[in-house]
Amino acid sequence: MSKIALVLGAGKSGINACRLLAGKGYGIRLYDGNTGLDVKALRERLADVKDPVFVLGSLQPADLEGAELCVISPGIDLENEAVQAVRAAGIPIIGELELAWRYDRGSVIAITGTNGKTTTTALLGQIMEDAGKKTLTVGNIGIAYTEEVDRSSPDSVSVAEVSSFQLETIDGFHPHISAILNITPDHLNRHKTMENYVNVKFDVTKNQTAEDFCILNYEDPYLQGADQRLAPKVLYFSSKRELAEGAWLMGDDIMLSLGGKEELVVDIHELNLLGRHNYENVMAAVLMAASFGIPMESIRKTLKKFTAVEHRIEFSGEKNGVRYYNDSKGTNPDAAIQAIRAMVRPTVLIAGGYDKGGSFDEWIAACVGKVKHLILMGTTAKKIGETAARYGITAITYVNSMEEAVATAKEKAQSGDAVLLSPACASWDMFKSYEERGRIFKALI
Ligand code: UMA
Repeated sequence: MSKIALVLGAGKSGINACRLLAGKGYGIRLYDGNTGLDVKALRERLADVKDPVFVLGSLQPADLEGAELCVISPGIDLENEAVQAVRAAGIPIIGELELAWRYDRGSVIAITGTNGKTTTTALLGQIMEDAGKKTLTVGNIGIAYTEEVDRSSPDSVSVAEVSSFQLETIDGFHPHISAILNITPDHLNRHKTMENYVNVKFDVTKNQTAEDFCILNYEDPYLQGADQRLAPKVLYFSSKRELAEGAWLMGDDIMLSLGGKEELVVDIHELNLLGRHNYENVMAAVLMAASFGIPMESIRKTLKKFTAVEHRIEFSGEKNGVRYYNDSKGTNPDAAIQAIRAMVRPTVLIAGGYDKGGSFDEWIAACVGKVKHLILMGTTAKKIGETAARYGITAITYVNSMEEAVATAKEKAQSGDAVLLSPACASWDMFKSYEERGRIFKALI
């Protein structure tokens, strides 16, 4: 009888974990809480897996019997009933990230932080590829690590975007280089306290040693000073001050000092990325690439050609003098603050979505004077509307769909204005993902 793995969650992570595990000789049981899932479609997605067993709805004791390992998808809360049952049965639980890492034969770089992860991961992945490295760009960016890891080899490098959800269930996960870009409140409905959230972000370094590197933002109060207590060699970046070692922004120049050698990396006008937060992402990517030994000439070439990722303050077209921007990836207030700050025109803002808990005050304060009309949808619409009213923003329209939102935006915006979709909330109440939300927005434009 083959060993059995129980996989929780039948999304991208779960499906690819099943396929990886089956390839390693495991029999597969796949659980998902959604009883509405189409088993035939699941079976097709697991066509190369021998006799998978599907469990939808709730886990029964018989489903746990004989399972040696449980792999959990990041979207599943550890307090979930199924997870509790697995735990009570004494079956070891690891996350999909941990599973993939166990089979990675190459070098691993892990990027976390509240915002900027996707841009930094995409940029670093591109730097690695352009430098001729065999590169796996994976993780929260949208490509399950378990889908790609079988391509790894001793000379490959995996550039992984890792979320707090994924870090909750690591054990041995050990990146050679890690980065924490920034930490601001997010996902507090799941992590409960800011302290828990900060700690789980720091877990990216927990297996690192003095042979490894950790890249941190010097200007982040949670990260400054962490070099004193972390095992890996810490390199900082700063958008506000010159550093003895690390990367910093001085006027329009991104500077680097490593091993006593100071050099100009790039003038920000040579980049296609806008805004201070993006210069921070660039500095983090440069530090990671340089620590990995990529020559500066090669890094510089990629920096000059790299363009913004989809859904992140993405210019999506101009109609009747109105410029449209898709920032569907603005899934929390801090990301949405960056987007609103990047707007240079009077802005019609489309916002609202799934409620993760947390306050909208700081974001709404950043909207004052910039947002001429606010269009709200989703679970958080009312809460945002109330916050906005407290800050004197009263031009608000409540809508029930993206179609209505875009039609209203078109009506409210005049030539010279911008329309920005930057919800400050996750998409899960109305859409499958922020990608779907952003694509629907763009299609409507
Ligand atoms: N499910 C349950 N019970 C639950 C919750 C979910 O059974 O309590 C099931 C759902 O019915 C569904 C499946 O689990 O069938 C979905 O699993 P999942 O939510 O883990 O989603 P995946 O498709 O596996 O995508 C995950 C990440 N999603 C989340 O962390 C929520 C993706 O990040 C990631 O790109 C992908 O793995 C590949 O690594 C998305 C995300 O929103 C982009 N991340 C959050 C963020 O960036 O803020 C953390």
